[in-house]
Amino acid sequence: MADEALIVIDVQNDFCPGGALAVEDGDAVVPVINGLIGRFDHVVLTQDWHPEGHSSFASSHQGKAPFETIEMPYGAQTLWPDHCVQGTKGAAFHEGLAWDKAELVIRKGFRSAIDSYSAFFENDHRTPTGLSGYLRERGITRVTLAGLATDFCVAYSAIDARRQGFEATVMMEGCRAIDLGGSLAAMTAKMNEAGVTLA
Ligand code: VGL
Ligand code: ZN
Repeated sequence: MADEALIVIDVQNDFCPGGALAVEDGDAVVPVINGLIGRFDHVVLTQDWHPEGHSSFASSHQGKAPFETIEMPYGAQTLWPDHCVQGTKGAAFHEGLAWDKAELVIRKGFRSAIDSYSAFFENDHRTPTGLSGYLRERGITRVTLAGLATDFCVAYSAIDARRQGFEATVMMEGCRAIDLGGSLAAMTAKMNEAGVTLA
């Protein structure tokens, strides 16, 4: 298992019930993920980490509402309620998450002009977070992913993991979806196409 890492995606208060962008039943992933953390030698977390006024917030665009889509220079972007603002309680990890053992926390979405769903690349699919290099340098070839949300940050991360040459498994029991306009089915199909194992 030395060549394997668990990547825990965005288990933060704002994605849990009561949060700004709550995923239904989002906190149900916590005990499942805690069990996984216990079984892996290497654990990496991601943390959605936006500055105030981030361009993915509907509130930053006049006349736009959350869950509408706009065109950005890098392509289509879904607009969200303000969430995971740097340093806020909403951006903190769920308090039940047993993350002491994590060796790395990758923060993403910290550039105002671009969103970042994937743990590997920002939404232009070109700007790297550095995670591939980190994993490769440490001899990790296989990643297992879980967290929030299945159809956004988990799926984008899993697909990019495959593109970067890692074996990738998504533990569906440790994920919950936003499911916006059929996004769960669409992203599940894309994960299958990319060679991601759904467990
Ligand atoms: C996420 C929407 C906006 C996620 C993050 O973690 O899936 N979704 N920011
Ligand atoms: Zn976000």
